[in-house]
Amino acid sequence: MPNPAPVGCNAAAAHADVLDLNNDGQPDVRRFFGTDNGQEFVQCKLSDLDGDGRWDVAKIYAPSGKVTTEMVDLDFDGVVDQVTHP
Ligand SMILES: [Ca+2]
Ligand SMILES: [Ca+2]
Repeated sequence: MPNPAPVGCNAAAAHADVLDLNNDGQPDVRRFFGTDNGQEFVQCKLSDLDGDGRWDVAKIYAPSGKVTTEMVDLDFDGVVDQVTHP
């Protein structure tokens, strides 16, 4: 994953887990959890859309669940092409 992980998607998270949504044995979603008033919430999610092991979509969440930042690597070259703040 050559793109530096966005803030919140790193070891500072309370904990992390991985999901294999397409059941190919390779983790394709990595979730990082934070805590807010003692409640755990997903603070960041990295998705690997093309299965090359590098994340292509990063979403940063507020404790409310609202997406605050979305970073997308549109052409899968490992460089983020689009950053939005929905
Ligand atoms: Ca990828
Ligand atoms: Ca790119």
